Amino acid sequence: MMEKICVIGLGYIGLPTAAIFAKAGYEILGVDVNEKAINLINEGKIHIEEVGLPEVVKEVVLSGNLRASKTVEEADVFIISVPTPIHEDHTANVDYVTSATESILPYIKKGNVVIVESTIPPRTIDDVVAPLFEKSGWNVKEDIYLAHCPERVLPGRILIELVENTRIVGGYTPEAAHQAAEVYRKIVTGDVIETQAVTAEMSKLMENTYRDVNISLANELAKISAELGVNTLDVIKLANRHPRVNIHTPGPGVGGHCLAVDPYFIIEKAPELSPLIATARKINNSMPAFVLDCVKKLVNSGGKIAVLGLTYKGNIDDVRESPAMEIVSLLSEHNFQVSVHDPHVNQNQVFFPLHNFKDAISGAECILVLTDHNEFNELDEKCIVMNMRRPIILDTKDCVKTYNDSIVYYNFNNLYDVINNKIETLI
Ligand code: SAJ
Repeated sequence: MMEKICVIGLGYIGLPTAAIFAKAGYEILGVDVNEKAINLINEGKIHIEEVGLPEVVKEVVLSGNLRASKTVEEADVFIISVPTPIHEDHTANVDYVTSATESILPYIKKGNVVIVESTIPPRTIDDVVAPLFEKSGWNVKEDIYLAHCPERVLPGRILIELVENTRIVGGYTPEAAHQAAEVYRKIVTGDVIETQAVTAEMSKLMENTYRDVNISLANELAKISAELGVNTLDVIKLANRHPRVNIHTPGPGVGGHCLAVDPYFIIEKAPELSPLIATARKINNSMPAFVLDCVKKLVNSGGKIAVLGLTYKGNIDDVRESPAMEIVSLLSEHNFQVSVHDPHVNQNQVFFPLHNFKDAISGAECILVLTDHNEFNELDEKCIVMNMRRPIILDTKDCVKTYNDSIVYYNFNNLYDVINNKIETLI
């Protein structure tokens, strides 16, 4: 018998998940509140960008295996894949998870598998989702197989990683973990590991927290090294020659919706017990101000700064939560003239004008590299020397590989003179 799966939330994770199950032959109903997205999907088109996804969606809509709708229907499996944004006070907003769960309640039958894929604070399955079922009369331990299976994919590789990555499936009961794991085993070639719900919740959050804390250590090292005249990047390279050391890379801050957000989901649940995680967040959040301080020591207020790169990491087009956006605002607030160039960003994504490389750097006293796009590995040196007011590069991502002697180049290896006010600024 063909199994029917209802996927709630057709975003960056939900839609590819729905498409992969549909391609494997399952009957998939995708549900979303966005009517425009639903209409597009039903025409075999998509509303998001992801490598390979348009082709798969077209194929499975044509074959009839994927349909999109605003309303839930009865199914064998429900997968909830809605966002968990963060409130102003840094606590998780699980309202979408709650309302998605409520939307499936009228269609639930005994023996259904219900999987939450959204990233959630620890204990959310036990303390928030399960009680919703109990309230409407279900005995969750007996009647339903409830589980948390966090996604862990990288944009641009979602279709590959959804299939190949190891999946952690945390059940409300061991049997729920098993039933939910069996669902993924139909499409996943990587390992599918069964555990408890709270363990799955915490392991997802700790993966990103591990990186955030390690990046904060690299950022703290960068600040200390600038003060003491130590070459940060050399230290990291050498320390990492130790077989059990992996110091991460310093930068202008940590962006994106995962590393800069997930640690707060842990802090929220145990604020007294998470000083290390909280301090790491503070250190990473302090990097835009550190970059501003460096710029202030290189260029007088009123001078022009050419910012290269706005996205939160290299070779993507995502500017949300990007430290570069914050740095652009800080520079403007401190009366610098800022001109921005980013070949991956469209003008309609930002509220300030974007420029081509030459216009951005013309008359500038400093090029400030904030993202490691491949395009920035080799900059047009002639253009820099001829058009900048003073040819200085401050490269916070260590990505500019070529520069000649007439360009002054700073990265985290040589900030001592900058930090210690040894650079003469132009009047
Ligand atoms: N960054 C540094 N130094 C480093 C590494 C990264 O400053 O050494 C910065 C980046 O520039 C960027 C931020 O950290 O601003 C985050 O970048 P990332 O590539 O580390 O992470 P994300 O947010 O794009 O994706 C992460 C991934 N998680 C892990 O690698 C543990 C991905 O697998 C997850 O699916 C995703 O979070 C998620 O959804 O949780």
